[in-house]
Amino acid sequence: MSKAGSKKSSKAAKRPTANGIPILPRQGSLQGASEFYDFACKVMLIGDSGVGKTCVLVRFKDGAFLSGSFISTVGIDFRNKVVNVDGAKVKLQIWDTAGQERFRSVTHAYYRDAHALLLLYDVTNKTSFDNIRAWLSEIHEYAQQDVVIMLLGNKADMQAERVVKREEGEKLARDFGIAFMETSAKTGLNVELAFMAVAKDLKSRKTRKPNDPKFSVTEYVDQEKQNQGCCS
Ligand SMILES: Nc1nc2c(ncn2[C@@H]2O[C@H](COP(=O)(O)OP(=O)(O)O)[C@@H](O)[C@H]2O)c(=O)[nH]1
Ligand SMILES: [Mg+2]
Repeated sequence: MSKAGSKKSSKAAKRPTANGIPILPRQGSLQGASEFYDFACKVMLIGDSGVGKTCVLVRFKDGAFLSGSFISTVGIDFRNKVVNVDGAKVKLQIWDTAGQERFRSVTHAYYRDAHALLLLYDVTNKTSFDNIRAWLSEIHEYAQQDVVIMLLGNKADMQAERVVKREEGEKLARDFGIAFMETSAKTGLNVELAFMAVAKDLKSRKTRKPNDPKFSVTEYVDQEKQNQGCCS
């Protein structure tokens, strides 16, 4: 789906900068975007089929909830969204792995240049939770060392059907040292927070001075969840 890289255009000289640092697109596919942005990063949604990846993406991008037959399940596709992080524009290129969910079938090349991975399970589907460990070993094998991984327990609105406790998700995330939250594409719970945490991490990596404290996605997410006064 990426626009065919129409070689270098004469506009290339006008590259954006932030704090004097030139911003270079990480990938050819990020070039040629019409929006202005300071930083760009690639975020991938992964997890078993049916956990709500497409819905989470649509909720974040369009603020809507899709149900039933409106959801296309064909191919791998992405959507761009530019968000504002402390005055900087961060472009998130969010990839949906539709139709590639079976274990080890997501093309490994997609992992390699991902800045962040949102790993979803469905709180009403125990198998999707049990498969998280397999997804994590896959990720550790193929993704970049410093990739941001966030575990999302989606469909938190379905309390009556819930079979995975929030504490179980928290424990798994703690065991693997990754950030965790429960989300709902239906109500919008924590969807924005998940993507904003990723955007903040990227911005911090690009602008951090050597003596500045390192941004911690896990701490940021925990803090924000506390500020909301609730978390699931
Ligand atoms: N109640 C509820 N249903 C959801 C939520 N997210 C997704 N769904 C439903 O779950 C099904 C699968 O969602 P989809 O986004 O296609 O999953 P994907 O295969 O991971 O992309 C659809 O029927 C959605 O409407 C959610 O947060 N709450
Ligand atoms: Mg999908």
